[in-house]
Amino acid sequence: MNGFTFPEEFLWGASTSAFQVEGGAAEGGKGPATTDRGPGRPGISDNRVASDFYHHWREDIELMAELGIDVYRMGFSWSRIMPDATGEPNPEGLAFYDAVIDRLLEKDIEPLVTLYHFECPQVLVDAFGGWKSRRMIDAYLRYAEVCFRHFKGRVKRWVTVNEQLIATAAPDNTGDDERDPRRRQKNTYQMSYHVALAEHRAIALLRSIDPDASIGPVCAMQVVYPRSSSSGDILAAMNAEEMLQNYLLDLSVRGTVSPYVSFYLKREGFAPAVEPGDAEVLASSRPDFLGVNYYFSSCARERVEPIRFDRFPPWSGGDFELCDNPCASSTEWMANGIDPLGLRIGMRRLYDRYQLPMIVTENGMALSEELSSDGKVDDPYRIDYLAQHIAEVGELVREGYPVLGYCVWSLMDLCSSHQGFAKRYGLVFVDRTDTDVKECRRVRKSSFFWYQQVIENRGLPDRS
Ligand code: BGP
Repeated sequence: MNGFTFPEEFLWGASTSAFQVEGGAAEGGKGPATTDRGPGRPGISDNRVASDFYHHWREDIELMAELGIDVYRMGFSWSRIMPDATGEPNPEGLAFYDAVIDRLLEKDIEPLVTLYHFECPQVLVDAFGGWKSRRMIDAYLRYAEVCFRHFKGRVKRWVTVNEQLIATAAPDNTGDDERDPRRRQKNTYQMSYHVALAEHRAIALLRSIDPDASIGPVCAMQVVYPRSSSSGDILAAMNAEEMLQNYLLDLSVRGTVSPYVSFYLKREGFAPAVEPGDAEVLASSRPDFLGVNYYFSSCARERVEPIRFDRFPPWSGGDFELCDNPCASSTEWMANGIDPLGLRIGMRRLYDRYQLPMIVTENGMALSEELSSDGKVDDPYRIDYLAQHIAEVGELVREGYPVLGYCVWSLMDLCSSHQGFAKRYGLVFVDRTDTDVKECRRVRKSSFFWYQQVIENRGLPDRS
């Protein structure tokens, strides 16, 4: 696919999320959030400073402009905009995002804003349990309303929720302290149900406030292959895709779930509590697009042992068993194996099921990296990974699938969910370690200059 020229309107972008880059945890009137992690929480990264975007945003936007991106997929921090439970916005929080958004627009970069990226205001968890309670739906809508009104005309594309699968299953994100594995699992399904209700109401709200803007969810795209051609393994792979992806997207897009999902949830005692009128809310709106996050594919085989709900991640239990894929090549941080063609397979399946335009909101390669003795970072492995995946996006476009754009994860090194700065994805190196934040100096990696060329040429260099 080298040599293919992407259409003029194709959006080239780069991604981050608020809690992973911003820092400034105790500044600007921000309230506490579940994702605020100080030292001393084993296995979880300290993100109080993160990439210090809070203080480096001017320089970072200069870098984005130099890179030539059309779109910056970013997040708002709910707890920076609404620090307490009063539902009143924090003027300093809004002013921070005003400055960022206005500067992006001056530079001709479109902000694609995620409202909810794993970060749950701690006050709402303390007050009523966060997403476990229906009260969270109103709190989310109030936050969404503040954002839609305040940024009307400036933010033209919104994301409701990033990766519901992880947003509602990881206790680090939800703040759920339930220890009993079955009850925790039940909570997870109840939370996703509430998230889906909140998403549909937010879509309807945006239509009434700013009909010119568009909105959609971002999924953690699942491409699950059967371990063998046995029918048991094939059914297991189907079940895995149903439970890890389609269940959530069906709620977000169609407002219903498949008969199999409904059966499974009842069988296991996980069916969420439903109230009169919910079905109407779920059926009342449809997103404008789907955001697709993709890093690697997975593999499943027929389950032989009974399901265990005490394993992490909680959703890995079901009528399937996740296993290694002998055909995929793995690296230290990409344990499931790198599979560029999986991106095309998964997006074709998504289109067949939902018929919505799609945008790749996250795709990238993690490594442990350091500055070389001459102060550079040469990352040919990342260039290779990105080139192979962009080639598959090009194939989808050639085949006629509506792919709006592609965003690299991540613009700059940021605080990985569990591995902090030991695991880096950025096109720009951030000079800090997990134990020494230094000055977070920015250094362009070779992938930065490579991606700049891809954007300029609207495609991959022709290597033939
Ligand atoms: C996605 C999240 C991102 C980011 C990415 C990489 O699931 O949307 O926020 O964290 O995965 O994952 P990790 O940080 O665990 O390496």
